[in-house]
Amino acid sequence: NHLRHVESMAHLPSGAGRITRLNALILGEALASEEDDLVFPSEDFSRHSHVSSPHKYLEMYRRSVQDPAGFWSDIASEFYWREKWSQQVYSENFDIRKGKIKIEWFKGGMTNICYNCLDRNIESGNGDKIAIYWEGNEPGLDTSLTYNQLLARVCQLANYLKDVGVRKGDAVVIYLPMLMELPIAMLACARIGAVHSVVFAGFSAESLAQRIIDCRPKVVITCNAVRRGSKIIYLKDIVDSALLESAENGIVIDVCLTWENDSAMKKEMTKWMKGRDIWWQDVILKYPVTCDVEWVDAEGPLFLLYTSGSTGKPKGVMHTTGGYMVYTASTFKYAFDYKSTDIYWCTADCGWITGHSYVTYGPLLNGATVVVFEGAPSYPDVGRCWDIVDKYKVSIFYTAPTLVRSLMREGDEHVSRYSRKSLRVLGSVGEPINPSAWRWFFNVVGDARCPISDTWWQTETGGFMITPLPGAWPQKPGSATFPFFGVQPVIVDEKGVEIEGECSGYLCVKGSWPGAFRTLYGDHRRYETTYFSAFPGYYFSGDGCSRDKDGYYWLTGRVDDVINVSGHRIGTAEVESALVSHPQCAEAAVVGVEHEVKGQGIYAFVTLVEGVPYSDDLRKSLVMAVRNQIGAFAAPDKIHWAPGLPKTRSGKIMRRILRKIASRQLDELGDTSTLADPTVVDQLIALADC
Ligand code: 6R9
Repeated sequence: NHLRHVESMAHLPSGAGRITRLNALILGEALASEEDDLVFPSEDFSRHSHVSSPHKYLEMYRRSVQDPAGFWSDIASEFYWREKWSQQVYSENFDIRKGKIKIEWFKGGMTNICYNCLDRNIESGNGDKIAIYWEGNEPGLDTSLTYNQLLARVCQLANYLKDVGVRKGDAVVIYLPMLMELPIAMLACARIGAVHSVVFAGFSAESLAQRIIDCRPKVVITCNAVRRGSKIIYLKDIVDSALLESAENGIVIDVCLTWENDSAMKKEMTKWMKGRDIWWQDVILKYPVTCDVEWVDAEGPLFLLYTSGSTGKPKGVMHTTGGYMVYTASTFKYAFDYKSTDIYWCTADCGWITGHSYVTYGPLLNGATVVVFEGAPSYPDVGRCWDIVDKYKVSIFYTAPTLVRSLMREGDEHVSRYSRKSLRVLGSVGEPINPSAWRWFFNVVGDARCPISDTWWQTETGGFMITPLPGAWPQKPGSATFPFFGVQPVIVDEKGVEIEGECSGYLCVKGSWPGAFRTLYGDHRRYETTYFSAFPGYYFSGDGCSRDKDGYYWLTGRVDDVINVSGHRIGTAEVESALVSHPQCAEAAVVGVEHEVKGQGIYAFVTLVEGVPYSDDLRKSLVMAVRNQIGAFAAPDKIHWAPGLPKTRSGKIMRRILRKIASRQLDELGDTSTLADPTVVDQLIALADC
């Protein structure tokens, strides 16, 4: 069955025929697609890459799905395990019809991911290698840590956390910008078996409080303020109000460890709650630079990361230790063709999954040198990224399409005045990359020399699922190409029936992979209903997808009520609930619209409380309500005043019509006769630009 799937993956004749076909592609011979669509790696690149041909990929892929136990055990054996895993390697129930959904990998094994990131690499002689280059917001403000130094700093914090009572299994909330202290804090938690929950430092006090209330941490770690571009953000104030709100809800935090980020704000200026608030710099240096490792079960929790869904409150995605470790390490190695001489920079923030798997764990597990950048990519000017690339000789650069598009608008001269000759591999994540942005990234940034790994994956998947392996096969701009080892994507129709060959539908995954999330914190039912019930027998990703005649996968965006703004997942329900919390807003309906730079923008229809007039001030305060409840990144781009919303006779809002109005596709409104009051549509159109 697995084998059949491998064959159908590329929708090419089975067995040798298929391999020959892919080889033919590499050689530029007869092609099914327009030759223009294919971008080939150079022969030299392929020759030196980990996976140098479709043939080699197929061999490895085949083994990974026919013998997952053997395939993943071999990779897992490269890491240190205090106790080896049991014979079985993995067990899963992926089918809701057969009972509870359950995924386990390397059960019985005991390990520690911090040990594998740091101590193991130091023992193999890399103690003096740079682990982190840190580049501050202001050019010229920088520092670095070797693996030895990083370990020492992690141990000091780990010792402190133990001292204030953090034990294996306890949660720690981290609300920090991209300081080195952020990965340090994550690793310190992992070292002592504590479960970190990083909250992106762009989230508002309310969102932070919501997460604190949900996971009840022993300690909250933050800093007083941060500079981003020319702005200063006072994080400690936000934490203060979040802690106030959580205390009102019965969750009292005893320790708020605060880094003094003195380039942004001095200690003396920071509001302080004696007893609860502790300056990091005051206490940590007193602790020893070594700290025993807490060995944890492979299935022991590593972290929680909250993410938006189509309904209700954010979901606490739970990842465990062993499988996540093996999966992030191997995906990093293969998808970026990582070599020990590479300098790697990922522009993502550790507040998102990309920063967990591919700023912190994946690269450090491989002993890589990672650039961590505090600032904004357009500060002090739009050449900053390439300045950083040249400064550190970055060879692998991983970013989001939204950044590519925003820099593309500024013109090529801001790129071409930098050398960039250190670049070898480029990467893209967060949303589909449109072919024109892909080509610009490839031709202008990478001088037509560097393959682009367009990696499709999710908070839930832990690591890459569909991704190019640079050097292995030709790319098509805008396609994430083929599945990673062990991943069996399937495309299903509305009825959940698997469709073969060239098709489009809903993207699901058959069978587990080591990096899969194991549950939603405190709500296993929601885990099962959200991801495993729509199409029984499969994991449902929430994404639409098509597969072309050559078997390449093309992601087409979310099919649920999740909007992807600059690669950030935002639930329409969350924005709606923030809007209706405004005393003058009666009802809200939020849809995504195409946005030139952000991918999608947020478009909100609002009806007001009877008698309230619409005004520009009211519009501003509605936007403010969303900023305050979620964060600035979720602020609607457009508020559309709606005296009434198009509803069916049973009262359901017809979002299909709202989407068309929002994107001004007025001749595609479709049938509006089933609406309770069809005249609201004309009213809405008339008010579109007011
Ligand atoms: C890693 C990350 C997941 C959603 C996912 C999809 C979109 C991510 C993509 C992509 C097309 C890619 N997405 N990478 N779509 N091509 N290369 O972004 O995780 O924040 O959980 O978002 O992002 O829609 O479902 P997360």
